[in-house]
Amino acid sequence: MRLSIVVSTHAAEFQAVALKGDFAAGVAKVANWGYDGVEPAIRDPSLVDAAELEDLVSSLGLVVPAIGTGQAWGEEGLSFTSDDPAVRTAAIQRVRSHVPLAARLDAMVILGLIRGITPEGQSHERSMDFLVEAIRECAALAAETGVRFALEPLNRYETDLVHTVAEGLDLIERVGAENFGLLLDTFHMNIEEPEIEASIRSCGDRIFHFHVADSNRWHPGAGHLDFGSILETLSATGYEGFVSGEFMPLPDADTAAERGIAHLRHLEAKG
Ligand code: LER
Ligand code: MN
Repeated sequence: MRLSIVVSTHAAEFQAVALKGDFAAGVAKVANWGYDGVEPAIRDPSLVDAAELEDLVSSLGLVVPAIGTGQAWGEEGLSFTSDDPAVRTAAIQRVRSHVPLAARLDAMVILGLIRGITPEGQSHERSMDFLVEAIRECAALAAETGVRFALEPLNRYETDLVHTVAEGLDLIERVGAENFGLLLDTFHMNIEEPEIEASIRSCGDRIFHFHVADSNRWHPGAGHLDFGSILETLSATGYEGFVSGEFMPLPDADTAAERGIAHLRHLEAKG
């Protein structure tokens, strides 16, 4: 099992990122703890020196499986489903601007909260139409680069759009692009899925990426999720991607990151 962890390239509001602030120092620690990869959360790729990022991760023997984009919503309000066409265009443009970096790192681009929330006065149906259009546009523009997009079903307290794997699979049907799949996150699944393992099975080869946090959004092992069963089910789908830690910096960032990997490696060793 290849493990990575989310590290923000810049200071950020989003709480479930254990490591943020000094990116280089964070990434060095990640390598030291034995993670195989790092998942950078990047608000705006124009603020990142791609060559420097690539050198840093490769010098530490790390891989970048995916790039998070949600801070563009959290900090700037960019959204695929805004009722303002200028905001929708800016959101699509921002996601497109991740593609060269993603291609360079052989990483996928995550579509988390950049899809936004249905604004007051707009129907859910209209938001879904905007969402389908935006994803189709991004997927088509990136098709020849080989870059893939992973949309993350999020729980009902964060958005009204796409909470479950079933809704994610419907969206995949509507978008109809080979380079579009899902990112499953155990924290959200624990809230929204009737049965986590059954939902993982139903998603099969459309699982492009996987986030882990325990039921309380602490590191794996700190809550009541059965990661032995969850990860065994994931592996039985043929998933060969990364399992990426995205959890709260509690009791503190370093302890969370170390305990998270220790718990998952322990389960792996038990088989
Ligand atoms: C991002 O990966 C995530 O899981 C969300 O909770 C962001 O709001
Ligand atoms: Mn997540």
